[in-house]
Amino acid sequence: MRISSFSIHPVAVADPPIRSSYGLHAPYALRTILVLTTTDGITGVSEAHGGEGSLAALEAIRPMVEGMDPFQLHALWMQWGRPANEGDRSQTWMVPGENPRDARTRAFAAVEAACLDIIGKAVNKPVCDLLGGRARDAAPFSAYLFYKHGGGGGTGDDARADEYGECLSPETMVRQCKQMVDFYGFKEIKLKGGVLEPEVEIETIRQLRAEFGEAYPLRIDPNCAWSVETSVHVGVSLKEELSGGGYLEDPAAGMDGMAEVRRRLLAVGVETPLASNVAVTSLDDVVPAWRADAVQVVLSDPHYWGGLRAVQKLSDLCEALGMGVSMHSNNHLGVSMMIMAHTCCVSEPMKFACDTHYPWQSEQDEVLVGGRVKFVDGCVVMPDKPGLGIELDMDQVARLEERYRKLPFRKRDDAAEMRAHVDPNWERVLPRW
Ligand code: GKR
Ligand code: MG
Repeated sequence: MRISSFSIHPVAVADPPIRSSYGLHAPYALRTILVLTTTDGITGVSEAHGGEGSLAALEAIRPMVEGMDPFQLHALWMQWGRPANEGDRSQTWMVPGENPRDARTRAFAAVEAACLDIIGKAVNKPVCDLLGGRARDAAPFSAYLFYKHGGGGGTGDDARADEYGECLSPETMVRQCKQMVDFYGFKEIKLKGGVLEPEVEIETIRQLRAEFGEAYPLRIDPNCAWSVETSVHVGVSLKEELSGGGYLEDPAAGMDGMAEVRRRLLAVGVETPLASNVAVTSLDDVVPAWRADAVQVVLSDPHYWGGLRAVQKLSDLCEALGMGVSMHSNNHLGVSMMIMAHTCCVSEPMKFACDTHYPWQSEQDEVLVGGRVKFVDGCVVMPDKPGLGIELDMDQVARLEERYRKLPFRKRDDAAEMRAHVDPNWERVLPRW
């Protein structure tokens, strides 16, 4: 069996005006759908970050994948080469999916998922059962809350209903969370912070705790918007609320900043773990982060960490070092949802509910036959179908591709969106508080 066709579909997906310390989300998020077909007529699908950077990396790997045996993933990795280990691989300044230093890893990850989908279909087994079998039958996800402006994403005739309304206060955030928890059944909660004054974000977490109680672990992630002092202040203020399975994610920039926050928190008896998907983005970062005690929970991602098997490796490494492991998310469609769910189910040490932006996308944008992936009690249940357990609706892919072609932008630029829609003078300043 050989791969006989490699087809890339850049797509645009409606996205509400949600905020983070990077700025504001555009009305459309960019993603890429990859379809590989074999000489036996088996199709494997995958999803990657979007825009021109991802497309260029996929075009570059294409000659190595065409004609390849989909079982020979190690050979592809060795031929494609490890990414360069120099330069800033962090996500301090660049959002995930826009740092060119991991573009090769992301392209490999996309191909790996499609090959596993093919192999699963060839041997009639779900992907999770190819990778050691299920450590759990269902992948738990968390309610991923965002401060947001009014609007549901998309533009003009293509605008979406604003399901969650404007959320720029603790009270409206509690309402957003109730809606999400009621609908999806999530059992853990993540607040994207770094948007409003730290005191307002502290109050938001307090109100979430008051509403949902200790049974719902809480995390807050300001994407490095805070100084070491502010991070320590928030950590101390939220000592109780972030305990019991919660964490403080990327409060301050850089490995040194995180290590200093940790030292100062421990010195005043606050043991809340620090998590990261900004300072720690590749296997090379894990041991240094552990040595410095800068990070206690690493956020994996089957896309930029290099695939499902790379996340298994990361999970095992974290377990050996006594670190926790969780999962990061960007905007994504159902293909990625299933890649993430299979990854979680084959990574035994992943004890935290994974992040997902999925609630922020709508039925109208799903590319799967049968519509959106369903959640049961906040979890995605492993399908018994072969491969990833999904089928692409190619008419829908074509519609989303057509929409991509008409968009005036080819990369994610949250700062530009912020200047265009919220504050013409906005710049990303770290630390902001
Ligand atoms: O979508 O704005 C966003 C998030 O801030 C995303 O880009 C982050 O990478 O969700 C991510 C995170 O956990 O840092
Ligand atoms: Mg994060």
